[in-house]
Amino acid sequence: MHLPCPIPALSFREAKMKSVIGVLLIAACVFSKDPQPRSQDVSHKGAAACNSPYIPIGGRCLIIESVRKGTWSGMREMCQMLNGDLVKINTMEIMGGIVEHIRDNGNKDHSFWVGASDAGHEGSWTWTDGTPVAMGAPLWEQCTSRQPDGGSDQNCAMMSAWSCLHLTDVKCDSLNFGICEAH
Ligand SMILES: [Ca+2]
Repeated sequence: MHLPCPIPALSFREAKMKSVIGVLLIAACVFSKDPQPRSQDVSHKGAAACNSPYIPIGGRCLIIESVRKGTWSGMREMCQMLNGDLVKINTMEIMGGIVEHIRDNGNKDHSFWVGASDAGHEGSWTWTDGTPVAMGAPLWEQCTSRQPDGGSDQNCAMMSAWSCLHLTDVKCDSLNFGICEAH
């Protein structure tokens, strides 16, 4: 139920003299009766404010390095020099954001180091902050092979070009691109 909108009572002469004011008042009244949604900056909802060269992806601040390759440790050192570390993929949002960004930038044929390793604790995969890595689908490749499958010979994880960017374990000294996440 709308309350009646008070229209200013104006004589013809007053209305003529104050037509501009009247129009403005009526316009204001119309908008007050049928308010438009306040504009909201939804385009950045949930997005992090990132310091260059990090960019917001999946609600975090990431660098998807697709020019330089390195070993797992080498790419980790690069991330640390940029006040970050290799990315931790612990939500669907961050995984989906990375996959979409890589696809949209034409880099889906690249493989990227992430911050998961079982070096020194075979079979117990952890992120660089020590928290456990979720195993199985959807993070790890589970279709054409069941990753990780490299045993003590393969102790570092990458988003693999040959498995649609699902994780696979590979030798830590192989050369790949990498994904950094800001601290
Ligand atoms: Ca291993």
